[in-house]
Amino acid sequence: MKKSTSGRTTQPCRGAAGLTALKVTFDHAQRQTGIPRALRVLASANQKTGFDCPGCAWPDPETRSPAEFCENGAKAILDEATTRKVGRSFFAQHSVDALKEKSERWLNEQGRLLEPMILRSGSTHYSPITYEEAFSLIGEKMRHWGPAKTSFYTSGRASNEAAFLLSLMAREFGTNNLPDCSNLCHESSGIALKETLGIGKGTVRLKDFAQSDLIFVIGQNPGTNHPRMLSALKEAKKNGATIVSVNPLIETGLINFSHPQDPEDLLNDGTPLADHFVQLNINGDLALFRGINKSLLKSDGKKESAVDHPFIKKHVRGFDDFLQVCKESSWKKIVSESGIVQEEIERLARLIENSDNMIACWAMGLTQHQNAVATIQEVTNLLLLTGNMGRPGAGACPVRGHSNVQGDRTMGIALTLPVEHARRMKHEWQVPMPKAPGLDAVGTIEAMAQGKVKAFFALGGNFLSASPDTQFTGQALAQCALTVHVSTKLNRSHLTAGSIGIILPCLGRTERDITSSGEQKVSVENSMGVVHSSRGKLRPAHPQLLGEPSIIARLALEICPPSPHTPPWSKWVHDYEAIRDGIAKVVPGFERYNQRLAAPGGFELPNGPRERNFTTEDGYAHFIASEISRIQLKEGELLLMTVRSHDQFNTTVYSNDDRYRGIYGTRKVLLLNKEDLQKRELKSGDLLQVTSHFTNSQGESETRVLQGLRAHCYALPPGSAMAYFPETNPLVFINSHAARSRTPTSKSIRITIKCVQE
Ligand SMILES: Nc1nc2c(c(=O)[nH]1)N[C@H]1C(S)=C(S)[C@@H](COP(=O)(O)OP(=O)(O)OC[C@H]3O[C@@H](n4cnc5c(=O)[nH]c(N)nc54)[C@H](O)[C@@H]3O)O[C@H]1N2
Ligand SMILES: Nc1nc2c(c(=O)[nH]1)N[C@H]1C(S)=C(S)[C@@H](COP(=O)(O)OP(=O)(O)OC[C@H]3O[C@@H](n4cnc5c(=O)[nH]c(N)nc54)[C@H](O)[C@@H]3O)O[C@H]1N2
Ligand SMILES: [Mo]
Repeated sequence: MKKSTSGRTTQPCRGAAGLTALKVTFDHAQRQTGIPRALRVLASANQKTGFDCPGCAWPDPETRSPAEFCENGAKAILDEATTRKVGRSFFAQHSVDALKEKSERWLNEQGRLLEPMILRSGSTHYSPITYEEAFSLIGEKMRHWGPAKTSFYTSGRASNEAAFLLSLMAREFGTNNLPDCSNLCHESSGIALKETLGIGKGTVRLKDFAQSDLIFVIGQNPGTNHPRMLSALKEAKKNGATIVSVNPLIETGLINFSHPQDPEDLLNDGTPLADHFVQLNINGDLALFRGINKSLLKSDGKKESAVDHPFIKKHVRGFDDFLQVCKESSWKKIVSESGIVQEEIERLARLIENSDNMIACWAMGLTQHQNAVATIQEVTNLLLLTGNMGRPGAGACPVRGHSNVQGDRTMGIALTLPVEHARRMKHEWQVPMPKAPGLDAVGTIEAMAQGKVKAFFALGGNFLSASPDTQFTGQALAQCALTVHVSTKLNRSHLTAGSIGIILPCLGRTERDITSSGEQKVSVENSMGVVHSSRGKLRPAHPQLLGEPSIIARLALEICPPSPHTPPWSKWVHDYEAIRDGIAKVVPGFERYNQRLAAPGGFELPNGPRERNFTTEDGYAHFIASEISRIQLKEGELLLMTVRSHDQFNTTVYSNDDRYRGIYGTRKVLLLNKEDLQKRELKSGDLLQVTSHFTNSQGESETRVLQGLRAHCYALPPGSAMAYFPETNPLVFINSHAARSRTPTSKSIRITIKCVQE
């Protein structure tokens, strides 16, 4: 074990989960809730009559284990179920300026928010306000600034009911300004897939994993971010599947997995997972997958060929153009941009030729680059070329982040509503659908900075810390007249308020939501399009806390002018079943919502491409091929990706350890490979100044600077660097985002580094 000036490091782990996962869960339980409460709450996590884990969006198996959660799900649950509380005395004691000095981790650790608080212009401290007063003040300010100057952000934990109400309220108020965390996350996947397949979602079902014989895990770290996916990979492996990890890092979770509830695994040192680790350059995926496709096309017509002409002929358009683009893509470029030699790329193509059913999974390693949409389309091209679409054991699997981020989109948290959804909404309640295009997350920040958005409302999340260019975003938020956050826990966004800042605390997933109509449930959609109910079990952190749907319905009563056709907001404040009746009328696929939700495990939404029914305008899937591109580095620059540690959920940091990568007690590290350190005469532990470089919309160079990271030697491809989000968000320039999806390029940051003398 090596000790640097701050924190300590070991070799990365060679296996995920196991008994250590149980111990870590136990430690968290002791710290957050005590063991009896932890057992009570964890027992109903992901059960058919219980609540949906507020962690990731990975689906639940048909047959549930009595402990249907993972180490990191347990952290998310216990973090919410904590018995620590942040009441009015806390805010009286700590000024906002004093709180700004604290770390994100410290803020979260203080506990659950209990009552609405307000920070008035000129005040140094938040003070209590009632929900009634808060709604009336928010209503007054929003009406004053009007819909065009108001923006409503959603983080992906919001239930279908809350999201539906927010979308309807925004539209009735008169705006499409509905940015969401998806703008920062899988937006690139949604755009890429909508064009190629006709639906912005994946096509794979959980059971497909057991039937697949080749699984690519691309730009995703499931051991940390979707640990229950390791069980699906393990099952696939047991059935003989080959697993390929495409990632600049060798992530521990894909080396070996020991299921903590499987005695056989524990005795046998687990199950090895990935058979191949393709350690490509950061942002080299478009080149890599172009190379694979080129190689597959080279065998076209031969016996071993995997090119599925009957499928292509019947279902896909654009083959000739695609063939041409592949021909024109030179191996030289493919190899130099991907960082993978031709023989290895050809080997991957042969693996595909030898497989019957292939699944491609991906996450942020693909979505957060300038060429993200083109890259995801190249992966889809591969699936279409080989007919790995719309049949068992095969397909596209973008693995979603937040537990209900996909459901929120389905419910209408989008800048434009699908035509039929909009038509029904208008028909049902005479909503005068706003014409002006909505602002996304980056657009909202820019509009705030220009004084064009004055009122900001966030349904969950931590907009300041999750967004790019932290300092710029902070200044933008501070220019608002009103910022409102519906939150369960304290975070940095609360500390950078507009002239008036309001915190509206709410119930979490783990808690019972009892209104004047009795106990309510909510519903969510997982990453594979299964919609199911979620009912909390714990007594609320405070008796007066409101559920998110009630909060939105009450706000709607303030900002939406009453009319004979107005939606039944007053009823919806306390009756969520009635909200679902509204959803059933308006959202395609949700007919008889309440009845179908009653089925144990819920129901599956329609998904055309699953049945080879491509829901594009012309009814065909499309090959869409772009020129190979990769972010270009100047002399001396490195390419930085910002990722999650094993002990955080987005901006919520549980501890400063990253067990799998062998980093303990610090998050302020910059991981570099040995040669890159040597070239710069640096060694692990050196204190660095990191400068990021961008070109702005006028073509001028811009930089951002971050102090305080320490160098750490790690096995990365040459020319790359890795650091943790959100600490590094100040380095992501606001105008650096993916073409078309506008997702910030959090995994493609050009940096230079300099050693700082201590
Ligand atoms: N415990 C826990 N669970 C979570 C979250 C969490 O913070 N904590 N967050 C949730 C959310 S919102 C999301 S979106 C998901 C995120 O899940 P992931 O996408 O797994 O999250 P990241 O940590 O961003 O990891 C991205 C992976 O991509 C790799 N990568 C980076 N750049 C490239 C590249 O150019 N090419 C390739 N091929 N790989 C690359 C990195 O090495 C890393 O392994 O997880 C969800 N689940
Ligand atoms: N540099 C960099 N930046 C990134 C990323 C990256 O990989 N690199 N990833 C991006 C991604 S994928 C995402 S999804 C975004 C995440 O962006 P967000 O979703 O905005 O951020 P979170 O950290 O998940 O939000 C945490 C806060 O949500 C609140 N919260 C938790 N549970 C609930 C609940 O049930 N209800 C309500 N109302 N509030 C709740 C708590 O107050 C908590 O502090 O960050 C993005 N930012
Ligand atoms: Mo995400």
